[in-house]
Amino acid sequence: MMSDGGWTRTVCPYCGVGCGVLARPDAGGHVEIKGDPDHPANFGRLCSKGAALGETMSLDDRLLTPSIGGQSVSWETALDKVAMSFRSTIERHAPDSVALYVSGQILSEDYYVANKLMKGFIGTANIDTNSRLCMASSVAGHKRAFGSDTVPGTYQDLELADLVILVGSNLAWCHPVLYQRLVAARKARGTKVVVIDPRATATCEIADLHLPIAPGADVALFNGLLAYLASAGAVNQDYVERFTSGLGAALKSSADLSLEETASICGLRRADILAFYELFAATEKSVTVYSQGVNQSSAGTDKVNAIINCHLLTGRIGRPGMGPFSVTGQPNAMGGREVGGLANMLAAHMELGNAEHRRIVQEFWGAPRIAKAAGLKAVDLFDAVASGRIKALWIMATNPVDSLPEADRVRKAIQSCPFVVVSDVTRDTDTTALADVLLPAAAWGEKDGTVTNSERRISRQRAFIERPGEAKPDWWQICEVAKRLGYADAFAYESPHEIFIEYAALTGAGNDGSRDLDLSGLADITGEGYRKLEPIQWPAGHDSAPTDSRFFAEGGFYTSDRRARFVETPFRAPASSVSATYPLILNTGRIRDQWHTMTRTGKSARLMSHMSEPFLEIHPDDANTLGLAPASLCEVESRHGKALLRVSISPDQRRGSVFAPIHWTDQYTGQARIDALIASNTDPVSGQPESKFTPVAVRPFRASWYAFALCLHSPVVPPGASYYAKAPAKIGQRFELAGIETPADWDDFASMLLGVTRQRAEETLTYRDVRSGAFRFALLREGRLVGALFVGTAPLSVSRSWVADQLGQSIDSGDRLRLLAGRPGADVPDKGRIVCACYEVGAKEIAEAILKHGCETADAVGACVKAGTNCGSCRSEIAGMIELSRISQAS
Ligand SMILES: Nc1nc2c(c(=O)[nH]1)N[C@H]1C(S)=C(S)[C@@H](COP(=O)(O)OP(=O)(O)OC[C@H]3O[C@@H](n4cnc5c(=O)[nH]c(N)nc54)[C@H](O)[C@@H]3O)O[C@H]1N2
Ligand SMILES: Nc1nc2c(c(=O)[nH]1)N[C@H]1C(S)=C(S)[C@@H](COP(=O)(O)OP(=O)(O)OC[C@H]3O[C@@H](n4cnc5c(=O)[nH]c(N)nc54)[C@H](O)[C@@H]3O)O[C@H]1N2
Ligand code: SF4
Ligand SMILES: [Mo]
Repeated sequence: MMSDGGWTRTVCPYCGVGCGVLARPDAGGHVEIKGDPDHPANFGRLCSKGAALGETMSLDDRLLTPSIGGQSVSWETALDKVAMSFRSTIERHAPDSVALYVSGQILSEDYYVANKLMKGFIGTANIDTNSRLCMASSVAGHKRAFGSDTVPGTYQDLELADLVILVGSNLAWCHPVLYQRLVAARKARGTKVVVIDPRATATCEIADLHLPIAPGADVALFNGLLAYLASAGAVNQDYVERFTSGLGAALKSSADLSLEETASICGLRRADILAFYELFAATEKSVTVYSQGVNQSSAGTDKVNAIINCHLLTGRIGRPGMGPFSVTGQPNAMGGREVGGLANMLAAHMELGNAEHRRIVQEFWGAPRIAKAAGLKAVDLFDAVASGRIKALWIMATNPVDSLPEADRVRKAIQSCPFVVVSDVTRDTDTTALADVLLPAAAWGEKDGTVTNSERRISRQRAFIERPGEAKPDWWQICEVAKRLGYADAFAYESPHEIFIEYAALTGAGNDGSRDLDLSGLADITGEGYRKLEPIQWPAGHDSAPTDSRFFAEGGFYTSDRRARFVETPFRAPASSVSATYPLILNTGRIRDQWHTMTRTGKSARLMSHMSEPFLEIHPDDANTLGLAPASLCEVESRHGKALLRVSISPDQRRGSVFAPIHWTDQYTGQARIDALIASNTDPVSGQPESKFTPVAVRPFRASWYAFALCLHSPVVPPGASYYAKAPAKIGQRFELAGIETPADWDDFASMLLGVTRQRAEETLTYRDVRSGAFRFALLREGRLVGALFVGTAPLSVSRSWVADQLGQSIDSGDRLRLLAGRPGADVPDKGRIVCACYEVGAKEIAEAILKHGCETADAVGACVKAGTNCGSCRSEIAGMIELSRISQAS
């Protein structure tokens, strides 16, 4: 079934789990979404973000026409301009003066042609990708150990394992469907779960053991494990002797630290460390899943190898229920690696540094030249933009003004670049604002191609709606520029299918089993075959048996002698350290319902209702010391920048560490681009930035007023508000505001904010308490609420979800007082903050299910109020609430 009953089979554009999605547009322009029961990643499940895809497809913020300098132009004119500027820059300053910065969110076909143009035809390796910020350390670690960037295992391994160790992975929020698969397996077979993360995250709901490790200390912990396994007789001698080399040196260096020293570096109790080591030693079927707590570190590659060392030592790799498992972030992080999107790779898992590989690729492409040395990695690439070495830059499907470290410097660098092209689907982002030429890209649902998920499974993204305006797919944009640069023959593709079969053929060229990535079995699929392509895991060569879905159980590594390498990983502390001026460690990451810079998830009121403001999570003791009150505001400052965030006090934080989400941009708030604070220290091998460890100072922000506002239209933030955060309501917008200087006249402030026109059909309601500083204002048009403002001198406790639901409703006279009070009456339940985004169940409703109806499990709460019964993403939060009520009842 490709398109059955109007349903199209496609794949989710968010995380690397790569869930199959069924999509069906209706006549009214809405798109129905459900999980694909036949897709082997999710078997019908979707998380809150996937399930809300239909709510993010409106066109109101879409980039729909090409433009130059803000003026709409034809595609011809825009493409001519891009080609001319690139050509003249290359002619004057050599190929290395131009660069492409792409993304794990474009499709393999887009990625393939981008890489072919740069490395084979323009002749520079200055093409890097946001995967540098995401997967580079895993890639480098795989290559050091295996000789290739191979993920050995499959998702099923998480279900077959007896022990799953999650290192620096908040699986419950970041790979929710894979997490649900693990939850189900654990229920069925009692899988033990260990979570290694400085914070107690939602994932800890299923942890038998949580090790709140000191940030950056993972190498010490895993070196200690290697030494322990060796001394406890857990070595798989046969595997080590037949398939590996380098154990002696690795063991010697891992024994550098005593258990006491390891415990002290890790900030953990000896007994907890030993419990973990014993569990690992005793459990043959162990899978170690790792993600950004590992990769995004100045010792990221060493962390990866320290983990892999333990799996090689025990021979637990490539067999059912065993292996190291790097889960990928973006939907096509894997595809990008496969086609060679990183500045230090070639194509089809071939190496830039390998002359034979360069020959194979150049000959296959019929390319006039081939890049000979690695290009600039993301952080260096933007340094080269800043210093003027790179003079023409094309950014595609990523938002570096928000996501790169030292983001203010990156913004300045892009501003100073003589020629900047941005291809995006969204009109207003912090990066599109800096483009000389803007190219409107086809979005999810409008484009065709393939992506590869974390378990090497290739799935088709299929179009199911017409492309709006003049939006065009990314591959087409690249090919049109390539043609204008004189490479018409090599880029004469008519469709993604033609690109795909060329790429599949390249994976087989000169391969003979010498490279892991082999898709040659797909090199002659027809257009129809491509249209119908079922999700398929590689290797998929002509000769690959279907059982080849795991790697390395019997060795066969891709090093010169086919042996895996143990890598020495002496412990190094993070690149920067705390000081009297910057005494806290800033950790950054994701929240459940937002995707990166929010260009898509930020459009859904449902997804925004879970956490609707940028925040800083901090331990109660640290909050106390700093004088931070709950829900107040704080200023966070590093050597590089500042942010203004809402204070969220939580014992889940480690003392001395604070956590802020990465999602908020200048499009949604005043000052919360968190990467403005992050130092651009990178891992020496992978070049990946240390996004999880920046020393900061935190201070209370002494606001003299706080406000909450609702407005049907996008309001103008009046001068005087030092802080604001915007979020969509079901209709209209909601705003949090705060300031130091109290506006002279709140009525004027409200009028400006809410756009009061003083027409006859308009009515205003006002309440003012001079003593307490409270001010309440509502604007009605023809009896319906079109705007409201609540002001106080302390953080406000109005019922936001209830008030937001009143927007656009007619408010009869009896309800006006309640409205100004910002609370429903006793007869109307107040949901509180939304916890379950699918069924919009609030914290207060869940609390009632627990306290009044005696629900003792997440299942019971689900049966009572439906929360958590659809995608399950909020189940860990519900379990946390149950746990909290137990503790408070006991004390
Ligand atoms: N909801 C949602 N899901 C997403 C995304 C999203 O934007 N939103 N993005 C996708 C992408 S691109 C990616 S890369 C993945 C990322 O997925 P994850 O890596 O799971 O997510 P993060 O929140 O970045 O970080 C994971 C954890 O690392 C911990 N950590 C920090 N420092 C250390 C350390 O030194 N050691 C250890 N062991 N842990 C540490 C953090 O406390 C955090 O809980 O998520 C994907 N899924
Ligand atoms: N401090 C800190 N910084 C981080 C991280 C962290 O944990 N901490 N994580 C890092 C990681 S792992 C990642 S992956 C990055 C993510 O950071 P980014 O890649 O910068 O974030 P996105 O919001 O995903 O940007 C994607 C852009 O592409 C656009 N887009 C969507 N679909 C298409 C398409 O089909 N074609 C085109 N041309 N455009 C499209 C979107 O509108 C959006 O503007 O952030 C990194 N930065
Ligand atoms: S887990 Fe959620 S975000 Fe990830 S692919 Fe599946 S539905 Fe999409
Ligand atoms: Mo990522």
